[in-house]
Amino acid sequence: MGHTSLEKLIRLQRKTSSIRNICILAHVDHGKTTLADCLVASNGIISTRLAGKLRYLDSREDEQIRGITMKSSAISLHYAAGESEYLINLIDSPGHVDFSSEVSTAVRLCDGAIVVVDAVEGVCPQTQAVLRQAWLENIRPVLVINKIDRLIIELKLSPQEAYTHLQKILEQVNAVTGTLFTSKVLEERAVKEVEVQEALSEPSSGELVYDWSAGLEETDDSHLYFSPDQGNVVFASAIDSWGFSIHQFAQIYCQKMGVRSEVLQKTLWGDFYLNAKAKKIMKGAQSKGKKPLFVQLVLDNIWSLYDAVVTRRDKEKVEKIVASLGLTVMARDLRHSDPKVLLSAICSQWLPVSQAVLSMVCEKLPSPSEIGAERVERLMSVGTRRFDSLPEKTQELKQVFLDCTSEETAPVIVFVSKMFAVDSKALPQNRQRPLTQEEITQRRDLARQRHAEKQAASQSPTAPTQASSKLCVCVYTDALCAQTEALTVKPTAEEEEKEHFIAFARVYSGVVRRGQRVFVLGPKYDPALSLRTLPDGCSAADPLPSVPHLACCTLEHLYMLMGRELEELEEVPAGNVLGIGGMEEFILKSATISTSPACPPFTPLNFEATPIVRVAIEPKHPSEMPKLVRGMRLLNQADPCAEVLIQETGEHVLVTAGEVHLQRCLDDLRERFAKIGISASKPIIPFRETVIRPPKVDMVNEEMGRQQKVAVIHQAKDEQSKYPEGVHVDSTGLVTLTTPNKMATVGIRAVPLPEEVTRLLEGNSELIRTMEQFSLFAREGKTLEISQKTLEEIQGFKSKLEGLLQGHKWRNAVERIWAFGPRRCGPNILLNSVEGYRRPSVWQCVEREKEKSEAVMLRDFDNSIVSGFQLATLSGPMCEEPLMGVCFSVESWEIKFSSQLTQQDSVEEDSVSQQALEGRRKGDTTDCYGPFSGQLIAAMKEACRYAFQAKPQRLMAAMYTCEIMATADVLGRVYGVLSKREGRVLNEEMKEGTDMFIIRAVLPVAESFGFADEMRKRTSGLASPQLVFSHWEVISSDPFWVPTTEEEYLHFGEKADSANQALKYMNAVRKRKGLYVEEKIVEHAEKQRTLSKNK
Ligand SMILES: Nc1nc2c(ncn2[C@@H]2O[C@H](COP(=O)(O)OP(=O)(O)OP(=O)(O)O)[C@@H](O)[C@H]2O)c(=O)[nH]1
Ligand SMILES: [Mg+2]
Repeated sequence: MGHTSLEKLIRLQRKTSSIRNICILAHVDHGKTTLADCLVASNGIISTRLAGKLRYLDSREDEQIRGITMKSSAISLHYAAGESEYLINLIDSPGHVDFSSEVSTAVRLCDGAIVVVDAVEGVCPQTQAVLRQAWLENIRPVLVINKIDRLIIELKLSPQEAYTHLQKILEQVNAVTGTLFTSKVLEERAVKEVEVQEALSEPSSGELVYDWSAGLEETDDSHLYFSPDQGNVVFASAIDSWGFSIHQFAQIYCQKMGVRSEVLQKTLWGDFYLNAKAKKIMKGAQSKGKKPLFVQLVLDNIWSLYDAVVTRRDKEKVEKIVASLGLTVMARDLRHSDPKVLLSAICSQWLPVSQAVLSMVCEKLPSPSEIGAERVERLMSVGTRRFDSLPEKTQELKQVFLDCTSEETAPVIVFVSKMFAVDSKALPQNRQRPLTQEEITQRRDLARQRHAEKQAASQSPTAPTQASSKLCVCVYTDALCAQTEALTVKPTAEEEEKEHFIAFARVYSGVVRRGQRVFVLGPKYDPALSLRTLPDGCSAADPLPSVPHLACCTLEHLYMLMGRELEELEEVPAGNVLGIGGMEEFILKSATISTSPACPPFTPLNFEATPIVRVAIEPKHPSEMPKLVRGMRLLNQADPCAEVLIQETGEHVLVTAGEVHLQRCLDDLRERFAKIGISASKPIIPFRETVIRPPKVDMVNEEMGRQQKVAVIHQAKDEQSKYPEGVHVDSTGLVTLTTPNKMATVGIRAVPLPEEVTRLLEGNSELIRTMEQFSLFAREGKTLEISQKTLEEIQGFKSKLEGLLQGHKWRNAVERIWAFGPRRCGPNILLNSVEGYRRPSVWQCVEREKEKSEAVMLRDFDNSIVSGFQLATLSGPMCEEPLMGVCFSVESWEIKFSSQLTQQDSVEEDSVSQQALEGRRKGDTTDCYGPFSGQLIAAMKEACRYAFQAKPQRLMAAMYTCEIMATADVLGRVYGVLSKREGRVLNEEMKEGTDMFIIRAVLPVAESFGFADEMRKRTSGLASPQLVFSHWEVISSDPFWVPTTEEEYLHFGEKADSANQALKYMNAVRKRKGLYVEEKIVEHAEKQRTLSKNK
C-alpha cells in the first residue's frame, strides 16, 4: 500500500475538489508505463530504484514479456502540494493500435489526460489518435515530452539543436489540436447559422443582422494549446526519473538571479536571452544569435550533468555538481558500475519527475466537479437523439451531473466502461491476509487448551514439576506453530477456480454503498418508456414490472483499484474511479448504473479500431466444446473490442483488431477462460466483390480489339449454357428473370458505382441507418425525433451524393434510391428505374412537407424486392463475400396477379400502377409454388446475381496502412519486406532533425500476417510497423480471365493461373467455405514425371 494509508485515501475520496481522474495516453512505446512507474514510486508502492524497470502497471505476464501494455489499469495515488492534498486516480493505457479500445474505456472515466510524446519520434499516428479521442470526450490534456535523454545520448544534439527540435515537436502537437479545434468551431458555426436562419424565418425575429465571420477569429483558443509558459508542458526522461516544467526552473533561478519568478515563467521558453551586462532579459535571441534562456539556464545544465556522469564519468565533476545542487548521493550509487544508476540517483532528487507531473496535473487539470455542461449533454444524449427530446425528468439529471455531490439525496449515477477479469486470489476477501492480534491470541489460547488436554491425558501425575516446565515449552512451540500455520487464511480450492469480473467504473453523482440496490441500464435502455411503466418514485429495491434493458441488482463489492491489487471499500462518493465486483451477470461490456430510472444510458464509447482479423476456433478435443463456448463468452465480456460469434457454418469465430490482439485473446482463452487446448484456423481474410467498367486493355496490356481470338468459339458456347431457363441476359447486361410461377418479372442491371460514392456510403453508414429507422417509423405512422445536427448531416450527405452522381446515366439517381444494402446500410444501392413507379423516398426525413404530401405509395411486395437485394448484396456470386460499390437498377417490374394469389405481405394500396394489379383478388391459397413473396425475394436475388455476373467482376481486398520509422541503413530491407508482401509505398520522408525516415505504405490484409514480425527480424528490431485498417481496394486482375490469343497462351500458359492473384484469393475463400472450386489437381501427368526424373 506504500506510505499512504488506505484511510487517508478514503478520506480524500470525499473531497471532490481535490480529486483528479487522469489517464496517460501516447503512441506505443513512448514511455507511458515507465512514467506511471515513477508516479507510483512517489507513493512508496514500489522502490524508486525499480521505477522504470518494473513497469508495475503491466501486471500481465505477456505484457512484461512483450514489453507493451495490453490492458489499461488504474491506481490511486496521493499527492501533497504544500497544504493541499490530492487524490489522483491514474489510468495507464496501451498505445498499440490493436488495443485502442482500451484507450476509449479509460478516457471515458477521466477528466484529464497526460499525453506523452517521445522526444525523438515526435507526433506519431497514435499520438494523433489519442489527442482526437481526448478531444471527442471533452477532456483536457497536458503534455509530457519524454525521453529527452535520447536527444543527448542517441542523437547527440547540442542544447541549442535540442531546443529547436523540442520547438518543432510542440508545433506538431499543437497543429493536431489546432485542426481539431477549427473543425469544431466550424461545426458550431454551422449549427448557429441554422438557428439564425430559423429565427429569421419566424415572423417575430425583428432585426437580426446576419453574421458571416467564420467564428474562428472571436473564439479564444489560446488555453487549448500546449506551451511551456502556460505550465502545461513537462520535459522528462522517465527512465532516468527526471522531469521539469518551466515553473520549477523559474523557482530555482528567481532567487539566484533576483528576478521575479513570474517574469522567468514567461521568458524561460521562447525567444528571450539574458543580457548579462545590462542584467536584463531581452527579446530576439534568434535574430541576434544569442542563446535562448531555455538553453542557457535549463538545457546546458542537464547536458553537462549527462556529460559528467554518463559520457566522461568524471567523478570529481560529479561530486562538485552534487554538492552545488545540495543533494546527497549514497556512496554505493557513486561507485556503481552503471552510470545510469548514479544519474537517476542524482536526477530523482534534483528534478523528480513525479513532482513535476503531479503538480501540473493538480494545477492544470479539472476536478470531477468542474465537469462541463457540454460534456454532460454529450454523455446523456444517445446517438441521434436530441438532448431536449429526452423526458423532462431525465433532463433534470443534468444538474445532478454538474453538481457532482455526494449528498444522501443525490441519485447515484455510475458508468461502467469495461469489465475485466481478475484471479480470485487477487480479490481482497480471498487474499492471504495476516491475522489480527486478537485472532492470534484466540488461536493461541485454543492451541494451549488443546495441548493441555492432551498432556493431561498422557502425562503421569508423578512428576508435576518437570511436566509443567515441559508443558511451558510445548505450549510455547505449539503456539508458534499455530501462529505461523494460521497466520494466513486460505481460500478454498473451489473459490480459486472461478473467474471474477470487476466492473471498471466511475461515480458521477451520489454515493455508492456496498449492498445498495441499483438499476443496471443496458446501452439500449429508454428512460421514456420506463418512466411511463414504472410507478413514480420507485426504487430498485421495490418489486417492479420488467422493462426492456433494465435490471435490478445489489452492489456486492466495491474496490479501490490499486494497480495489481484491490482494496475493499464500504462506500465510494461522487467523482471517483472504482471497481465493482459481482456484476458479471448483469453487465456484458459496459453499462450505466443508477438509482433513478430516469437516468439515460451513457453514449456508447467511440472505438477507433475496426475488428477485422477473424479466426475460427475449435477445441483440441471435441468433447471440450462446452468449455470453449463458456471461455469465449467470458472472453467476450472481458475485452471491449473482441467479438465472438457463431457463423452460419457453425464455426465459432473470434474477431479481433489485429495480430497482437488476436494472440492475446488466444492466450487468454487457453490459460484463463477456457483452460483447454484450442486450435485456431488461419486468419479468415475478408474480401468484397464488385463490378467495374469494361477494361480497355487486357492482361498483357494490349488494347482489347478485335484480335484473332483462339478460344472465342469455345467461350461463346459456354456463355449460352451458363443461364438456366427463365433467365434472359441481353448484350447490354440487362437481366430479365421470371418467378417460377410466372407471375412476376424483374429486369435488373448492375452498374459500378464511382469509387468516391462507395467511400461516401461507407463513411456514412450510421446516417443511412438513421434514415432507414426513420422510414420504418414513418411506415408505422410514427415519427422519430432526429437532432438538428443529424438532419443537417443527412442533408449534406445527400448533396454530396448528388454532386458525385453526375452525368446522363445517373440523372435524378439520388432521388430514385430505393434501398442501401447489405444490412440496409451498406455501400451498395438499389435504384428505382421502374417506369411509373414512385415510392416514398429514402430521404423522407429531410424532405419538406409539401413533397411529402404528394401521392406516393408503396407498391405491393416492395419489401420483397428490397429483401432480395439485401440477400444478393450480402453474398456475391464469386465467393459468397459481401458486395461493395455496386448499383442494381431495377428497370422493369411486372406482376401478373392470378386469382389464387394471397396478399398477406402487401403493405399498402398503390394508386399509380393500377394496371399491374389487375385481376388481383383475395382468395384461398392453392398456389403450388408456395407464398409469392418468397419467390419474388429469390427471383430478385438471382436476378441481381446474374446482373452482377454479366459485368466484369473483381475482388476487393482490405488494405492496411502502416507507418514505418526506420534509419537509413535498414531502409532497403524495409522496402524488401514491403514489396514481397505486395505493399505499395505511398511516400517517404525524412524526419527533421533525425536520421529517421518515415515510410507510409499500404498493404493488403491478406498479406499482412507475420508482417510486423518479419519486419522486426529483418531490420534487427529497428523498424516495427503498426497496421491500421484503412480501406478496400479493387484487385486489378480478373479472376475469371482465360487466355484468348496466341500471345497470351505463350505468355501465361494454357491455365493462366500462375500470375492471377485474384483467382488465388477467390479459390482460397471458396475452399474455406466448401464451395465448388474449378481446379484440376493433376494436369500434364507426363510432365510431372519428367520433372521428378530431372531431380
Ligand atoms: N531512453 C529512454 N527510454 C525510455 C524512456 N522512457 C521509457 N523508455 C523506454 O521505452 C520503452 C517503452 O516504455 P513503456 O513505458 O513500456 O512504453 P509504453 O508507452 O507504456 O508502451 P505501451 O504501453 O506498449 O504503449 C521501454 O524500453 C523503456 O525503457 C526515457 O525517458 N528514455
Ligand atoms: Mg505501457
